[in-house]
Amino acid sequence: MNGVKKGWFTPLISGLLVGVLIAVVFFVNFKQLNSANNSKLGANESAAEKTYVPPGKLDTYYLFASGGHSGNVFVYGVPSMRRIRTIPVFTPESAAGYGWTTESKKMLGKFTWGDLHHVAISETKGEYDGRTLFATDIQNNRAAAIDLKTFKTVDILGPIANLNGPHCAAFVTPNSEYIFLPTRFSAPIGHEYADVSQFKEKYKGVMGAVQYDFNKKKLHLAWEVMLPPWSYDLSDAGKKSSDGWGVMSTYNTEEANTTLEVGASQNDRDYLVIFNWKGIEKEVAKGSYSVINGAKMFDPVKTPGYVFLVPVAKSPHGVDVTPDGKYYISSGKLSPTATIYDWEKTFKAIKNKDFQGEAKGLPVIKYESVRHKEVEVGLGPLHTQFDGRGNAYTTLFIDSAITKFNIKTGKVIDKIPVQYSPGHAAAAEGDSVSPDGNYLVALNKLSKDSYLSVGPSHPESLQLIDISGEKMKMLYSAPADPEPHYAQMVKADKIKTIEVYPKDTKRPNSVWKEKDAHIVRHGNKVDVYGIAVRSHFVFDAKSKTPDVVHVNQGDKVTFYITNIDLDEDITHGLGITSYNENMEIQPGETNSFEFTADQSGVFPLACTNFCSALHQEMTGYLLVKPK
Ligand SMILES: [Cu+2]
Repeated sequence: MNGVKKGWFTPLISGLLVGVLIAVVFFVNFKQLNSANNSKLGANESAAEKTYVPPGKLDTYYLFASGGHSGNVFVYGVPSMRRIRTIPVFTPESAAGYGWTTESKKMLGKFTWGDLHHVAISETKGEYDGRTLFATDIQNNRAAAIDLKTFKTVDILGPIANLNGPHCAAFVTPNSEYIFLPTRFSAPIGHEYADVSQFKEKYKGVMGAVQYDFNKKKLHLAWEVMLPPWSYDLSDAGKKSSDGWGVMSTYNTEEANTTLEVGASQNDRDYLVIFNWKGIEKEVAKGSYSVINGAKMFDPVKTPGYVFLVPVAKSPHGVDVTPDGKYYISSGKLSPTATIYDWEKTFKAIKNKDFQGEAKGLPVIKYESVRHKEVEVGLGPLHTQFDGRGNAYTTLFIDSAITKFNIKTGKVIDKIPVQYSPGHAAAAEGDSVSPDGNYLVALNKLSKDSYLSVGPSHPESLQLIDISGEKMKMLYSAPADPEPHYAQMVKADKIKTIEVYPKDTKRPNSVWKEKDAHIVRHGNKVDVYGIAVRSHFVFDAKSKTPDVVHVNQGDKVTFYITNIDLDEDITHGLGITSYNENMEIQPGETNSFEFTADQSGVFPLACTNFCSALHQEMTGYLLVKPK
C-alpha cells in the first residue's frame, strides 16, 4: 500500500510543481510582454517611489515633447510624467482660442495643421537657458518660437522660401545664434517645374539658417545653403571645441526619385554633412551668395572650404554631438553599429585634405581618418543621448530597446527593452554641455497592449528610465497623443514664467477700468473695447446694458477684450454662439477677434474659461439687426 501511495503521491507532487513552474514561467512572460515598466521583477515599489510626486509638490523637470502631426507641443512634468499643458503652435486649439484670435490667425496664415517634429530650447554657453522653445513644421516649411515666460507661441516664420520639409530642425547653436533647418525633401529651387526624370540635375536639397531676435520676439531667415539632391535628416551643432561647426545626416545619396523604400537603400554608405557655419556666416557677410526667392543662398561648391562629407552606414537618422563637443555619433538605420567620430580628427583631415574623392563637388573625408570607435549597439539605431558621465544611450527602433555604451571605449554597458519602437529619446538636459544623468525618456512609436484599448489604433508612449546607476531601470510608462517625435527635458527652476501679464496702460486697444469700456462705430465698422472681470463683461460702460453689443447685419466687428483680473490663474474667455468665435484672455492680457456679422438675430456670448462661482452668469448678447 505504501508503495502504491508513494507511487501515486510522487507524480502528483511533481505535477503540482511543474504546474506551479509553468504558471510562474507564463506569469513572468506575461508580465514582461505586457509591462515593460519593470525590467526586473520586484522593482515596482522603488519605481513608484521614484516617480510619485505627492499633491502640493512639483516635478523637477519640464519635458517639452513635439506633438508631430497634431502640430502642437505637449508639456509633461518629470518624474511624474503628468501632462500639464498643450501649447498650440501650428494647429488651432479651441481651449486657448488659438486660431481664432487676430494675432494667432495671422501667425497661422492659410494653414490649419502642421507636422511639428523637433523642439529645441534656447541655449546660452551650451546650456538650456529656459527663455524660448523653438519648433519646426516639416509639412509647411515653418519655424516657430514659443516664449517660455507665458508658454505661448509668439512668432511663426514661413513658409520659408526654398525649404521642403525641415525635418531635423530645430537644433540651436550654443548661444542660440542660429536654428538650423535642413530639409528632408529635394525639389527644384524656386518651385520651378521639372519632372522627376530631371532629379539629378534640377532637384536640390537646402539647409536654412534661421535667427531669433529675443527682444522683438521675431524669427527671420538669415541665409540658406544649397546642397545635393539628397534627403537631410537630423543635425546637431558642435559644442565647446567644435563650436562653430554643425553636422547633419543625409540619406538617398543614390538620388532615387521614386520608390525610395528600395531606391534609397542601394549604397553601402551614405554621408554626414559637416559644415562650418561661422565660416559660411562670414562668406555671406562678404557677399558670397545669390538671392533666390528673397533668400541669400550660399553654394558650397562655388565657395569651397566650408562643407564636407563623411561616410556613414547606410540610411542614417540621428547624429549627435557629445556634451564635451569632442565626438559626434551616428549610425545607419539598417546597420547594427553606431560610429563614434572624432571632431579633432575631422578638423585635421580637412586641414590635410585627407579626402577619398568627392560627391556632387563636395569633398568626402576618409572614414578611417575620422572614426573613433564602432559600437555594436543593436538593430535599428536611431538617436543618441548622453548622461554627462561619458556614456551614450542609443534608441534601437527594430530591437525596441535602448543601448548604453561608453563613448571613450565604445564598450556596451547595458541594454533595456522599451514598448515599442523608440524613435528618439530625451535625457535630462541631454542636448546641453552638461546633461544631468538621472532620467531618460524613450519616445516610442508603438505601445501595443500597454494601456486600455481605445480601438484599432493604440496610443504612443513615453517611458521614463532611471539612468543614474550602472544599469538602466524602467520607472514609468505614460500614453501619449501622436506623435511624440522629439523632446527636450529642462530643469524646472530654469523656467521663469510670469504670474500675470503686466498692466500696460499703453498697450494698444487695452482698457483697464470698467468705466472706460466703449464701442467705436465708423460706418459699418464696429470696434468694441471691453473688459472681462470676475464675473461679467463690460463692452459699453455708458450703456444701460453694458454687456450687450448692438450691430447691424453686415458690420465688420472687432472685440478687443482686456482681462483686468490681475490674479494668477484667473483666466477668462469669450465665445459667441453660432459665430465660431472664441478667445482666451489670460490675467492682464488683451486679445481680439474680428468677424463680419453676416447672420442677423440674437447671439448669446459667454465666458469660455471657468473663472469663478458665477462663471455661468458671465454672459451677454450680440444683437445683429437685420438689413
Ligand atoms: Cu470668466
